[in-house]
Amino acid sequence: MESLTEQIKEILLKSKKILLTIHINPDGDALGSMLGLYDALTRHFGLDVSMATNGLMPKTFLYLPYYFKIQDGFEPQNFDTVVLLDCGGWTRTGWFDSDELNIAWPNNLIVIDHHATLTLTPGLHYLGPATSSTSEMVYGLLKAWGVPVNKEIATCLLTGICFDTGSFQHVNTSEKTLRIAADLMQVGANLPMIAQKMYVGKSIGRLKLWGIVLQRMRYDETSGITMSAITQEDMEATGTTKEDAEGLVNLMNTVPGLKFSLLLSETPDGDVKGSLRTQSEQVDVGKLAQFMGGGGHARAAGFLLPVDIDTQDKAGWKIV
Ligand SMILES: [Mn+2]
Repeated sequence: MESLTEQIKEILLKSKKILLTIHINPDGDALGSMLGLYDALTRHFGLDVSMATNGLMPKTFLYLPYYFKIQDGFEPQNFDTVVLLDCGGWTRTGWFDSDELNIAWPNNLIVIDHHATLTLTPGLHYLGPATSSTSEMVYGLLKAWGVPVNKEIATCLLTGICFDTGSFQHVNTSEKTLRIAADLMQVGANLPMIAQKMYVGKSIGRLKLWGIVLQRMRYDETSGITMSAITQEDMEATGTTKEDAEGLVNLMNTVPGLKFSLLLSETPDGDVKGSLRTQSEQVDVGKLAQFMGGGGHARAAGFLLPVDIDTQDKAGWKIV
């Protein structure tokens, strides 16, 4: 039997026009894995490739090569092959409401993901639940295909790995992850620059938003959970966007002995988005998020609920 990595390569090489796409409101790993793969497919294999994302493109990652080649929409009939990266199915991309499309498109679908989310999306699934990031998986694919990793690819993939491991601090950082990061630095990826872009440069508005949310945080000693909430009003008052809340739930998750953290964010439509994080080996927040109709992996996951947040409640704030 031919290996999965070879099958994927064969499909890509036979494709006339390829679309790469990632989860809605992309993060560093989604962007890094897509842009790194884009470089390899276009420059090394000479393939015809387009990229598309849905939702807000974080400005943090403006330094990534090919950032401006990413489009905010696409014409399905133009593509015979689609690669979904850093998400397990169609609904997470934000392009379609259902994981199973009721149309005969595309001819080939390849899913490359490190999340352990169950999905009904058909296609060839290349999954790595024990891998730090989709970027680390793309590195593995390029090695298997014999594609030389250049400086551009290295910058993209190290960004993704750095983002998903919290700069090599989270439990998903393996020996292999560090070896790969070393390889990427050897061919020119600039780790201090990537870390600087990702973690420094916080605006006054952003710091004030974090102040509001941290002040509002509750800690339940019996259950070992920290919880807080962000409203649209908070973001208006501080002149920030949801991008400025990136990383906040990770900070809430730094209390020693904590089971997990939950940050609820009010969306522009008035719904509530929940972000879950844990550092505990005993807790799988991915399962918790799936129970709430969402998804993710054991350490980081999320969900969306059609409910309201009431911050005027006498006890502090509550979900209504
Ligand atoms: Mn990821």
